[in-house]
Amino acid sequence: MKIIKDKVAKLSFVALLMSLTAAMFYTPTASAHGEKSQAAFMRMRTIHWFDLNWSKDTVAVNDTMTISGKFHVFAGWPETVDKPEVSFLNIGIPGPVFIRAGSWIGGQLVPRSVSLELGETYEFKVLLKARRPGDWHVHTMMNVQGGGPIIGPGKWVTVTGSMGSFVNNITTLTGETINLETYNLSNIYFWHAFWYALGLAWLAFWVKRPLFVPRHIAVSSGKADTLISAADKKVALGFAVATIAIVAGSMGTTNEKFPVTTPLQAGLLRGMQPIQMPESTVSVKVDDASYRVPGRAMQMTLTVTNNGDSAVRLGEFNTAGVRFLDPAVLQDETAYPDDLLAEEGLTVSDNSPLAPGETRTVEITASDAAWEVYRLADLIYDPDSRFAGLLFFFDAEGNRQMVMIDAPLIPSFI
Ligand SMILES: [Cu+2]
Repeated sequence: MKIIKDKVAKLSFVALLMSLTAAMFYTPTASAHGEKSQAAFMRMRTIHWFDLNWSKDTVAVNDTMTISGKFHVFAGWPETVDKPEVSFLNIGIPGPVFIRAGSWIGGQLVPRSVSLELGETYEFKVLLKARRPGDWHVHTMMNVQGGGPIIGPGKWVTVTGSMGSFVNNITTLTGETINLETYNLSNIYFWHAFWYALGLAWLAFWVKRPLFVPRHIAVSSGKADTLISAADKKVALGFAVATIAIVAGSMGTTNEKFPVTTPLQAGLLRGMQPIQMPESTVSVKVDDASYRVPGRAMQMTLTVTNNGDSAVRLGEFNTAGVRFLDPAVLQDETAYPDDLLAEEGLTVSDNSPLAPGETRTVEITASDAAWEVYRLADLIYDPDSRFAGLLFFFDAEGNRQMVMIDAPLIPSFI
């Protein structure tokens, strides 16, 4: 009976161990990378990305694609997030599946951080070269010092081919062409292994001596000196001399082999050129805005005045990269990501052309599952439940005007 009990106990232990090990190695494929967990106010009240274009849906390893568009730096930037004085235009991807071959803001190359002005709109372009095959969610992103990475809309891009064929050739300032992907790789492996081995040898030398308890007894009884022999001191000195000699020697040969080196360039670029958006002749006042939780819809009462000389209609409301369109005014022709596009998500109580000089109060509903799917509705649980977004008005010729809105959002649970 006892034997059986023991066996059962052993088996259960093995089973437990196996499940623990399995749990440790279980890594489900990440289908996203945190864009939905970023606080809604961060996505709605900082950088507004629009007119985005991912040049390709499928790209082969070594081929390039571009992501271009515009972003508006919201003037009512939240107090809790540092201002975008040191910002870096980036791309949100799961690791180095692409390399960034270049990025531009307002036509200027921006390999470094830039200073952005609140309330301005900038044009950008990022050139990517595909490196690792797979389906990747490719986001625009702005890294803001003190604010973290601010993620923009993402689109799935498929990279085909094999990573083994990826090359990243560059020509150095001394005229040599090298492949950064494999450059000096054996040297890197060698030095990592070498220092690791040296460290292990050092540890092994000391580990064979009496360990913790005998050492503790020796130290506490005042006999610490007896623990280290004259031979130990010689070996330790040997290690020290050898380490210094190897560092000095290898540094000497490296300097000889590469006489010209320049440090990695860092620093802040100021004076980015914003684009001049056409002066908006439509003025909008948000009288009231509420979010209806059961209907996954946001309702706004807007008083719109047309001070221009052509009649306009509201075509789009864009917040956190989610685009709500009134299909009667605007259809998307840019292959914008489906999950961020509510093609019929915008309803306006009266969207007949607003004549020049006319003022009208309209009820607007922006409804789509994206409110919940993208966790934008979480905004209503913030201590400062405010939203911000872009409204796009169009005249009969298709001329567009952008109006920024910003107001408190009051939730309704019924
Ligand atoms: Cu993503």
